[in-house]
Amino acid sequence: MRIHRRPNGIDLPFSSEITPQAVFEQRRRFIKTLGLGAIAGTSLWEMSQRAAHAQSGARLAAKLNPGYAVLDKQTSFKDATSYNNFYEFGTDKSDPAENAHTLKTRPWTVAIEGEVKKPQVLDLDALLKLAPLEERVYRLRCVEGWSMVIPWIGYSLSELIKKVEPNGNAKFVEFHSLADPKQMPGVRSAVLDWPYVEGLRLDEAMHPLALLTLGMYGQVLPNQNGAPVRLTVPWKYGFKSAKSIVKIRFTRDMPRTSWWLANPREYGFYSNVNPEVDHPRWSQASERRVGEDGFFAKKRKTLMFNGYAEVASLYSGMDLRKYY
Ligand SMILES: Nc1nc2c(c(=O)[nH]1)N[C@H]1C(S)=C(S)[C@@H](COP(=O)(O)O)O[C@H]1N2
Ligand SMILES: [Mo]
Repeated sequence: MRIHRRPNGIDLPFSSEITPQAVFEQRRRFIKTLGLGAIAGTSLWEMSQRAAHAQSGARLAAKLNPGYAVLDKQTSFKDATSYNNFYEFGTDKSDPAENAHTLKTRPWTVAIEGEVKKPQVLDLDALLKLAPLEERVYRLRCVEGWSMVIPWIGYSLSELIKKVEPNGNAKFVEFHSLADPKQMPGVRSAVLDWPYVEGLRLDEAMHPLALLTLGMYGQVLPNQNGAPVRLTVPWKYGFKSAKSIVKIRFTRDMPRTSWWLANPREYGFYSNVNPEVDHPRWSQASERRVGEDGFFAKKRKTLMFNGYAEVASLYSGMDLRKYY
């Protein structure tokens, strides 16, 4: 392991080579080492913010499900947590990592409403206990042309759907993210119609690949990745995977999703990853894997359904150019 020699004499390994657990423990040691000496230069508020951060790195145990694990090299924890889209915290890739510490993830509830026989409000502990947590290594492909490979933790969204029993009218599922301007500075600007709303057809939502996600890299979700609960729909462009979900609503009609409202020609409801259907302003045939962005790094070919060919039967008979 290579070691950074820091000017203060504290050695830190290169972040791309260490596990999030190591990061977490190292951070605790670091805060301890600083001890009282830090108070002169650091406000108590800053110190308590750091402590809160350390807590947000709490471990989350889950068994790897090898049936849902791609073999691609995993994106480093550092890259996956410092290059994000989460417009509630700003539109730059670095904004979520900088700003999302103000998100309060406990207590947290998810309201389940609409066309279901058993509407209910689930808190975080109920969600954590609803089904056994699994680790699944998924590719996530952003519509902007980059992708990551992340060891997520959660269980199939279908587990939750079965529990609330959709009625005969339920054809779609809507996901609402939190939109609190006190915790989320980006919500004060009108880049999108808040709250962030995403949606799936009910049969898509029932597909076992659709993951209700509560953690990644062996720990609870970092705030910038959508804590405390998000969706990961790996065969669709990343924006379909709503973060920090507070409401799940079952509907008769196709949801009016935030990106579709912003630009229906560019961001269709389906948004399945498809190298043959270009975005109106750029090709979708290839992608850059985050972390492989050196001068010699080759772009990768984007795969149909992001490589998750098993979902194809959901769309049989559909013209995927029309239903983009
Ligand atoms: N609420 C909310 N969810 C969101 C977004 C957002 O801006 N707000 N961005 C989406 C986009 S464009 C992508 S690519 C993924 C990024 O997830 P990651 O930061 O965990 O890689 O989150 C999606 N979920
Ligand atoms: Mo994205």
